[in-house]
Amino acid sequence: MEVVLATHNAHKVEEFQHILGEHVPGVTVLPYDGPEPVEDGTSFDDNAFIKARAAASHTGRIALADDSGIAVDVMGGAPGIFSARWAGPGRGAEGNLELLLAQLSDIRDPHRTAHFHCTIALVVPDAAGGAPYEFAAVGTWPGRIATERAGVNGFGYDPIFVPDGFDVSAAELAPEVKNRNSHRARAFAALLPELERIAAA
Ligand code: ITT
Repeated sequence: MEVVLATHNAHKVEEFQHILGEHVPGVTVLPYDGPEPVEDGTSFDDNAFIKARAAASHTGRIALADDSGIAVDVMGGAPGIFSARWAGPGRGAEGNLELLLAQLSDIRDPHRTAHFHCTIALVVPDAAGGAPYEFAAVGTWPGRIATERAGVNGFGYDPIFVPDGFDVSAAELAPEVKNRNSHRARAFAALLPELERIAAA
């Protein structure tokens, strides 16, 4: 079975391939290089479906898309869906980390709690031209924001996120450990039965 993955984030592609390869033998993940839709939804689910629907309708193939981010409790869930561009366009992951650490500089534990969120949207086009089949899988990964960055693995906010049950940042975890525990892995666990059902149909 071939699925198109609607993302321009190379780190997500790597994590998808790693997690999918372990659980769904015979699935090939194809990159999507068609037109990029405007991500103007108001939730992770909205944005994941905007990306997956665009890839499914452009390619006619089964499409997956991930919309993810970090939510800090004391900030009312921000940066949330704005995680990728929290510090503004062009500031990149480094700028985002710096801004978040600065915004939390007066906040002490136990008030630095946060979680990663991941919604994976699955869109299966209907061969007869009817409405596509759609499914959303969600995973969260609770933890806290460290006071300084540590580690070089992973991407995005990993260097400042210490997952519950660990005393190191997500960027200090081996990729296999992150990919067994993360919000993305947890969303995958919810998606897996659907993928297996579709692959067997
Ligand atoms: P696509 O929309 O092309 O998939 P994107 O990176 O813009 O790529 P999102 O809009 O879903 O994707 O934003 C996700 C951001 O949330 C990402 O850029 C990171 O800053 C953060 N993020 C998501 N998952 C993460 C993870 O596993 N580790 C660290 N940061 C993560």
